[in-house]
Amino acid sequence: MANATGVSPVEEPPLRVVEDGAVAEKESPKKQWKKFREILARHHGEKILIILVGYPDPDNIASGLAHQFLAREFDIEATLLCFHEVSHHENRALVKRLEIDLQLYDEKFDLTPYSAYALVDTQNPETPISDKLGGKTLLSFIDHHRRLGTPLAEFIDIREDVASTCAIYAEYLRAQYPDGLNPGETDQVRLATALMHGIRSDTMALIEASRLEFEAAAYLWPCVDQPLLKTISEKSLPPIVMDMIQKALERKQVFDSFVFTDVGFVRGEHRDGIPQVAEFLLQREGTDTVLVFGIVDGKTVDGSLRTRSDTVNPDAFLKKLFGVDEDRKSYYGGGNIKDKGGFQIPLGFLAQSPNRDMLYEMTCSVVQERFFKALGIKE
Ligand SMILES: [Mn+2]
Repeated sequence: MANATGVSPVEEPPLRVVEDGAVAEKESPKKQWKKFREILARHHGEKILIILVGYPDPDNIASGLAHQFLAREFDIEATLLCFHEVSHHENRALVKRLEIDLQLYDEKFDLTPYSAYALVDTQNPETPISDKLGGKTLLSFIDHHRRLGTPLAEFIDIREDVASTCAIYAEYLRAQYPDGLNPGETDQVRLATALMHGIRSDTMALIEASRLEFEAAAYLWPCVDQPLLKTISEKSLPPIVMDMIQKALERKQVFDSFVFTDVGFVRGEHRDGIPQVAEFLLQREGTDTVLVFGIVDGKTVDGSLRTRSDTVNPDAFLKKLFGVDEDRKSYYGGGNIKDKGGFQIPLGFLAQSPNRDMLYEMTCSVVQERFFKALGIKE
């Protein structure tokens, strides 16, 4: 197909018709970028926010970086805004080594200069500052997770068949810079390296990649700083996570291929350690499903489920396990259909109890009782 803009080297994949009739997925890559470009052009010279709703991770950080880079073409100044400290060691290395300017939101942050905001790598249009964003345009919503609804954004690109948001952004880059990024430009090397890391991180180093990730990788590769990629990909466990693993191992209960355990009381900043513990325990031979929880800041029970079982669907399992929070009208837990899930249960009024031992015991017995029931284990 001839391209009026004359910029796209992107090959046309076969068009896919999606069941819910969403327009975005039927569009060809060239059209997607063309549309996005028109939207960005409308915001020429403005200041925008790129909001990372969840915990900053390689896919959302690098996607935000790509958004910032593309926006610069239109004299748009974009600020990457997040709401949680970057807590994972690897992610801290990514931010530090690539000198990524990630703004952590606090009350003093002035939102007035910003006319619009973009959401990347999320299916949740709600942000912790939703009440303060009134009057600002939701410029774009770009993501690869399961579609939960259609947000009201000027530009929407949700692709469930893609394994990372970075690959979608790399596609825009391919359309905008058909000759590739420039290995002589530091910021382009950083961008390519960050995107490659984001792609690898969301796809188990490409094992779970879709076609788009491989196309993105081929495009980015000449500009990737490989020693740097190696450094930021290096896995290491912070001492606190090691300690959590030790606790989890001491307290573990094994039921056939299931491991059920907890890490006791955890500070909010170490919450990220819980899924890491679950991932570690999943390496145990003969284990295919792990559930780990902890009491975070004495206020909530936070847990993670990791599985490689053919029969366990984390989303269905956790929804069945903990049910619905009647106050919030939402499930306490959920996940994807394949390998991971999480839950968060507020302790509410009981959190005020000064007797931590009792609070801990009570929590363990309730969670355990639910878990046993779900597995059909008789105590
Ligand atoms: Mn992602």
